[in-house]
Amino acid sequence: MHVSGDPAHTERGRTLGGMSAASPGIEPAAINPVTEREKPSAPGSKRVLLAKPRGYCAGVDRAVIAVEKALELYGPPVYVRKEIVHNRHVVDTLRERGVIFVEETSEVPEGALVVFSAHGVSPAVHAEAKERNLRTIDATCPLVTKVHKEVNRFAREDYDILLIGHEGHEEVEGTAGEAPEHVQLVDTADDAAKAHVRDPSKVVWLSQTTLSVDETMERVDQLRERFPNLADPPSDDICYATSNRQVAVKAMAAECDLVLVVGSKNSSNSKRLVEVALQAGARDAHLIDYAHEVDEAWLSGVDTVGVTSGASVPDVLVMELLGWLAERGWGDVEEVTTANEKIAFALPRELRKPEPRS
Ligand code: 0O3
Ligand code: SF4
Repeated sequence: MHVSGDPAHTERGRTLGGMSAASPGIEPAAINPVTEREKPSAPGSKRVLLAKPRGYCAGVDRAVIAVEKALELYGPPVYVRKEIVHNRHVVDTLRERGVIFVEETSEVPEGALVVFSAHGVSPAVHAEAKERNLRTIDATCPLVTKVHKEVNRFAREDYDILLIGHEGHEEVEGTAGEAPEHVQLVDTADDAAKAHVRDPSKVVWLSQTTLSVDETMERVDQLRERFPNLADPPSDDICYATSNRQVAVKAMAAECDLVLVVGSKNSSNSKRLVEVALQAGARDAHLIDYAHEVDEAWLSGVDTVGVTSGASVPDVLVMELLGWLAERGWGDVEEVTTANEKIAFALPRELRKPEPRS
């Protein structure tokens, strides 16, 4: 894991229902299992349980800063292949500041600057960018790069690689693209039942970084029944941020009549938080980009509202939601902490020694 020597991270203040309206800064990260209740409030009265950790992970923070730095150093337009992270607010804000989001590098003018998103790209995308003389900044999260390296290693050793992940998601496209001839995508239970390997003693499972931990283990159990010698990834592919956010929402879900997850519809890790909340006992759960998307009917008969957010969500959006809830009587906010995260990643190397702007 690539961790910068001097992790820049912010500790949040505690001014609004236990949390400051701090700007979307670096979300610290590290696993330190604790369950802390800030000020247990009486169930049966209107209250909000606020999950911690939530929001920005170290990889998202790095990617967003990389685009901001590119804008600052080189000026607009800066091209970004795909959404830098899967969050509508982040993408819209960067677009307003001069970023042009494209689907493919073929849409970027020859010689221009393009940033690769946090979800990673395949070697074919790097090659195409080189062919077109594009200047590139690779904002792939180091924890996604780690999975790419695992694919390469197992492919070199001639393993069949069963990559558990969601079909069509950019991350699995990039990861599988490292060694397409060795990788099979396993998304559904049906895929696991149908996977075919050449030598059952030489098969490994790897995964997308933003999956449901429980669902992934079900898929692994299913695969292991078919392939008893199935090898595990050398280290967890589902990253610390994904699993920490799921642990945090699980810790409070059973107490919640409603869980509101701030995150975008195309954000895998945010969608998983809604599912995990429901599986862990929340009576209802919804994914919203903005506070104004809350349907007031969801609040009918509700005492306890759980609030959390995906790894690509700036905390300012959560603060707006807390403000919106406070205006409607849910002003009592208790933070439920299950881990304190303290990781930050160094910026992409292309930005560590930037060329002066011409
Ligand atoms: O992978 P996911 O759809 O959850 O992406 P987000 O919402 O942008 O979150 C950041 C995760 C990431 C960049 C890859 O792990
Ligand atoms: Fe990296 Fe995990 Fe964040 Fe994805 S969710 S960007 S793998 S830290």
